Amino acid sequence: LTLESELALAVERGEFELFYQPQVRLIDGGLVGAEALIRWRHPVRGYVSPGEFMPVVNTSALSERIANWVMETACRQARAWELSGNNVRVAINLSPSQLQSGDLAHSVAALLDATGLTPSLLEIEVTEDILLHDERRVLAMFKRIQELGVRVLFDDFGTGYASLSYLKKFPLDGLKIDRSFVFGLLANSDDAAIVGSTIGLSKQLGLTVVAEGIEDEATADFLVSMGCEEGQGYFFGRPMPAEAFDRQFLAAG
Ligand code: G
Ligand code: G
Ligand code: NA
Ligand code: MN
Repeated sequence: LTLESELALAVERGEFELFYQPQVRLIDGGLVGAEALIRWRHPVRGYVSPGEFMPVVNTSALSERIANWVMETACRQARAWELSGNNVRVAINLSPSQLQSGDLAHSVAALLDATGLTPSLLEIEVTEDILLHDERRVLAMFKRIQELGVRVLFDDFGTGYASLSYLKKFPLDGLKIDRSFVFGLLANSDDAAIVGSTIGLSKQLGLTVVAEGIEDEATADFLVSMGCEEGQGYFFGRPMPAEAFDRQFLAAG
C-alpha cells in the first residue's frame, strides 16, 4: 500500500483527528483561542504527525477532501464551545494546494451557515507559499472569506522570502511570529530585535500579532514587555484532543 492509498483509507475509516493548542492573552494568560492541528490515529503506528503525511496529502486528490474535513470539524468544535458559553476562536491551517482547490469561500460560507458559528470565531492560517500562486485569485478569495467575517492570519511570519511585500499586497487580519524567532528571544539580541520590530510593525498596520513557540514564562514576560498581545506554545499547553482541552481550559457547564 502506498502512503497515498493508506491515507485514502484513513479518510474512509475516520482515522483523522483534530488536536487543539491553546492561544492566550499574554498579559493575564486568559484563553482566547485554539489552533486546530490534524493528527492521524494510525491503527498500528499510533498518532502520526502532519509533517509526515501532509506533504503527500498536498500533492494528492485527497487534499480538498481533507481540507473540508478539517474545516467542518473545527467549525463544529468552535460552535460547541460557543454554545457552552466559551468564545474560543478556532484557527485552522490550510496549505496552498488546499486553498487552490474548489471554492473555499463558498465552502466556508456553507459551513458557517450549517453550524451557526459566529464567523469571527473562525480563523484561517496561511503561509507565504500560498502567495506564490495566482495572486489575483488568492486576493479575491481572501477578500470573500473576510467579508464573511472570518479572519485570515499569516502563519510562520518572517521565515519566507518576501514577508513584507506580502503584508503590503494582502489584506491580512494578523500575523503569527514564527517560533524560530521566539525560542532564542532571551539569549539572542538579533531575535529580540526582529520580534520587537515585527510587533511594532503589526501594530502600525493594525494587525493582531501572535507569538508562537513560547516554552517558558520568562519568554512570555519578555513578549509582554515588547507589547505582544497573544501567544501560543508549550508553556501554555501542547496540542491535545478536544476533551482534554475542555478539561484543562474550559469551565465545566
Ligand atoms: O502539529 P505539528 O507541529 O506536527 O504540525 C506540523 C505542521 O503541519 C505545521 O506546519 C502545521 O501548520 C501543519 N498542519 C497541522 N495541521 C494541519 C491541517 O489541518 N492542515 C494543514 N494543511 N496543515 C496542518
Ligand atoms: O507551522 P505551524 O506554525 O502551523 O506549526 C504549528 C506547530 O508548532 C504545532 O504542530 C505544534 O506542535 C508546534 N508547536 C507549538 N508550540 C510549540 C512550542 O512551544 N515549541 C515547539 N517546539 N513546537 C511547538
Ligand atoms: Na499554523
Ligand atoms: Mn506557525
